[in-house]
Amino acid sequence: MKSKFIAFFILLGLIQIGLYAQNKDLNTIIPRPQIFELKRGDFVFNKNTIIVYDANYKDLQSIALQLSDEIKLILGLDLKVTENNVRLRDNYVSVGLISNSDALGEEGYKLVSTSKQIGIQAVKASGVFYGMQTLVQLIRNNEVKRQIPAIEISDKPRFAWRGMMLDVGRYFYSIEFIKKMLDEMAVYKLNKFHWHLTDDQGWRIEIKKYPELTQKGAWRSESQFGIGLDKNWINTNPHGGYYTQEEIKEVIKYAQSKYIEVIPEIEVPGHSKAALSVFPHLSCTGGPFEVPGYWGVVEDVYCAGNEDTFKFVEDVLTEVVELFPSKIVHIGGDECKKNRWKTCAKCQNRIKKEGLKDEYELQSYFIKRVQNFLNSKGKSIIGWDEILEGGLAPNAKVMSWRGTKGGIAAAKQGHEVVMSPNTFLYLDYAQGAADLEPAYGRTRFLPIEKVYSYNPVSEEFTEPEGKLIKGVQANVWTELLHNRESVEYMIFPRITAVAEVAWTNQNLRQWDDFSRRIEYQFDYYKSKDITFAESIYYTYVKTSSINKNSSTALITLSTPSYNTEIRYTLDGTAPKNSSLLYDKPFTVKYPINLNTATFRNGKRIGKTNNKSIAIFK
Ligand code: TNX
Repeated sequence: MKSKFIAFFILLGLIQIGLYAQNKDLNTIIPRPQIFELKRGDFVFNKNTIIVYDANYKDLQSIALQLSDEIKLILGLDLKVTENNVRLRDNYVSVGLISNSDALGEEGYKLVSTSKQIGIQAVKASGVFYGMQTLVQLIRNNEVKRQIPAIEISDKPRFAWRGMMLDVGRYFYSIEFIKKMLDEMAVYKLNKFHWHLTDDQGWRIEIKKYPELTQKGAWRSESQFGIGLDKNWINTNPHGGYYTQEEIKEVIKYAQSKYIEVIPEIEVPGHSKAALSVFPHLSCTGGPFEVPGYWGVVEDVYCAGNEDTFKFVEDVLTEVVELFPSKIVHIGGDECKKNRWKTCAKCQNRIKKEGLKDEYELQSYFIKRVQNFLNSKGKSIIGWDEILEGGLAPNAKVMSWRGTKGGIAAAKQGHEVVMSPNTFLYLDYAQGAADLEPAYGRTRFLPIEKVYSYNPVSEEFTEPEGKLIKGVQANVWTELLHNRESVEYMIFPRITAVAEVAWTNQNLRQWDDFSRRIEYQFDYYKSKDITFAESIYYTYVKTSSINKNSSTALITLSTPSYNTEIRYTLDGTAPKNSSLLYDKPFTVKYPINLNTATFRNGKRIGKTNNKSIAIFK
């Protein structure tokens, strides 16, 4: 009887431990894995843990070595990396391939940890790489260092195109910085780096046939500070820079080691003034031009009636396709003004000769011609959604940026689409009230919660149309981002929301859960010297039901942060722990001086609306 009693209590204890394990805050991974199951027990790393890789596949050695580098950084353990011809007992991490598995697909992986060993398996090396990234996040985020829980993860991406674009045309960024961004893309399982290499304000890629392009076209004498500002508001420091072909090869190789494809963008027919300033005879007016130091959509574009233009573009693309292994070249196609073409004899002549209806069809002619050339080189094109105007070249992919309409239209016409709507994925847009943000100037507003809310395949699509949506991409335009800190501030942490939109199935995504996991990134960013926004702690104020007769208004406060509360004052003083606690929308009689702040555990957290917000006097 007594022994039964003891057994009963032991059992009760075990159940308790089990429950405790279930409650531990362990799913901290971004993007959230599709299937994540916590088991009992922990794997404990020590100096004797070894990493073994399947030597039949060369790529796996590099992944095993990258894993050991990360473990060294995080845990301070220098683990031995070895081929799997050793006799394994326990205390090891193994990475290997398995034959085709529908469940895992091209990029999926399985990660299983027990108290004895950790195994990562996938159909392809890229999957093993993503499994490795998941493991690294588990190690990094776990509160008990050198220990990770027993788990079973089975994971694969929702979308094949998980991209980020960096505009180096407006501001030049070094290859060291590009590599740093590639590192972080890999952490979040992004796999397409779209390199916006040419624009009005700078030509950044060495073309051997035309050295003047970078000798002159990569430099400008000044830069505008803001947008919509007086054009006189100019920083008169010269700016510029470019990548040699050798440097570009180095970046491509580096990206390959992280399973990231580099897609070059060479803009035609618009956003080409840097090239035209070097070769003004390729414009409609003949110039002369300077590389502009101001932003916006410029009038001068490549002349579409001049054969020399096509010769030039083809020469440039010939070098580009040799340099970039990617099967796709981005040819821009956006924001091409038609005014010059309207009054250009050569362009009008082309319209007549080719039987085109108008300048929109002339743009389409331009795009199709460039596409045919690239097809002849074994490449396909992708372009901004304006390439839909005037008829779209048949096998072109569309990158939809002007909201979601372009992408929907393209899918309805049977084209493959990458969704990149400015309304959800433009990381140059602001994250909070102007007085809280660094003075980067973009006034359009894109808080991280909105990024996260994006569903690329919504009800607007039929099922076959939905299948044409290849994925999503965030764009980082740099007109107003003049140093690496400001670029980072815009990217981090919003890119984590982009990554989860791209990777995790819609039914598993919840803002509450994501906002909890996001805070694990902040210490990591500090450790990597990455500047990041803490806009998640902002409080947002909405005023509605304004009644001028009674001088009243309804105030709604919100914060996207997890497990926090909002306190506020109505006299303009800074909110304290003892100030009014917000629980639901409330009516005020103005004049008031509202001041709000976010609190956790009695402490004010992050930057908040330090400035009082006066609502009507
Ligand atoms: C529109 S997106 C542009 C860019 C600007 C961006 C600023 C696109 C294809 N064109 O040239 O930099 O807006 O947000």
